[in-house]
Amino acid sequence: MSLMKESVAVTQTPRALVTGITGQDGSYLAELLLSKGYEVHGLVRRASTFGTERIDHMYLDPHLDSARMFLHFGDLSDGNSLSRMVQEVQPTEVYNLGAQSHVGVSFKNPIYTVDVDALGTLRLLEACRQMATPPRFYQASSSEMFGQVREVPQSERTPFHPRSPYGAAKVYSYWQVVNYREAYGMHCSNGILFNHESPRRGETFVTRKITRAATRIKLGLQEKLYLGNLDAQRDWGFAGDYVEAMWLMLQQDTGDDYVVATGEMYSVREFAERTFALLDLDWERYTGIDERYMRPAEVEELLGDATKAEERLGWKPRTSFDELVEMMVASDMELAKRERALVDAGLATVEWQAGTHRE
Ligand code: NDP
Ligand code: GDR
Repeated sequence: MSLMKESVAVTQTPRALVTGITGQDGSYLAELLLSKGYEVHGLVRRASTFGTERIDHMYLDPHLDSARMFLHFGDLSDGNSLSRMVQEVQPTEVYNLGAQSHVGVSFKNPIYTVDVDALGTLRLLEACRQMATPPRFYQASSSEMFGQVREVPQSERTPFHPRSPYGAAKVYSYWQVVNYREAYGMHCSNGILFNHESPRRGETFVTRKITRAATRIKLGLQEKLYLGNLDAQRDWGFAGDYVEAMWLMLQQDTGDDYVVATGEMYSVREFAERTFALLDLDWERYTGIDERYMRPAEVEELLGDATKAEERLGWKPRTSFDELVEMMVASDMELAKRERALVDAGLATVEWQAGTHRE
């Protein structure tokens, strides 16, 4: 498959450039933009494996007239690749979703995380500023910027106190985005998104780790699930709802900063309880604590106030917490059934500890 599109003619079709298109949010956003008639260009980084599973269903051979999604090799750590891509694509909207997005991993790889999550944003902003007509810019900011809780719930006015290299890098990016808006008059927005999950969530984030393990346990593919801090509380929404807020921010007359959240908070323990209960399993019997999943500094509770997004963007979450858990369990049960069928047919072996060694 050829990833590169050699040159792109300037047309009236809205044209989006999405970093992080292979991730959870990138895949939902690409679907949304294609459904709205956009030409979608995605940044893909080179890895030893392909890693485009989440977007393969949207991909057409770029030689076909009907192709509207195009992929370009690049990396947020490589400013030249970003400038070249921005000049080639001439996007009208840029969505910067690319990041080393795992908070726990950011303690282990802090320099890399900051290079990609902080300087990567600056590199992309600079590439956009150099265009004759700079595109509208969306930055994937995060509730992790609030970190140590100063007030509950957290809104656009709550001061930041990040508690991880990841959170600190996102605060840096947040302020660069504000500064490009103020200094250069660019249409730049920060979406301060609280946790959002889906069947496409990476398997090392706690919700997916739980739904994946519980469904595997149900089918005899795994024995136990090891977790870290069960008391942490999060405001969990559905990623499919949240990408709509991203798009809405770039359709406003001016750039601004918005909290996107459900306004409901549950603990990791409650998420596990709900998940195992849906499968008629006692969660305590199958769950253990492993210190390695504890973080050097923890964000104990996050609860968002998305009033501004509701009033200005007309955005509201559509999926409830229970619906989210059910959706993820149903999807992972299908995955586990396929795994079980392969094992039963002698085509695969059971990895009893799958998932338990991950962050
Ligand atoms: P994922 O981890 O699922 O996706 C991250 C994406 O970034 C992947 O496409 C990944 O590529 C790409 N990426 C990683 N490193 C680089 C790099 N060096 N150069 C270019 N691209 C890179 O994250 P989500 O989809 O969940 O999140 C999207 C964004 O939103 C992230 O910036 C995240 O920090 C932020 N965010 C997420 C929230 C959430 O709850 N999901 C909440 C608030 C903010 P590859 O596939 O090759 O790994
Ligand atoms: P978070 O998500 O750090 O909030 O960042 P994650 O799902 O990793 O952790 C949520 C909470 O669960 C606790 N926890 C565990 N976490 C993981 N990953 N694995 C475990 O075994 C485990 N046990 C308990 C964590 O300590 C934490 O308190 C996510 C990412 O998507 C970021 O990119 C995004 O910015 C924020 O959400 C908002």
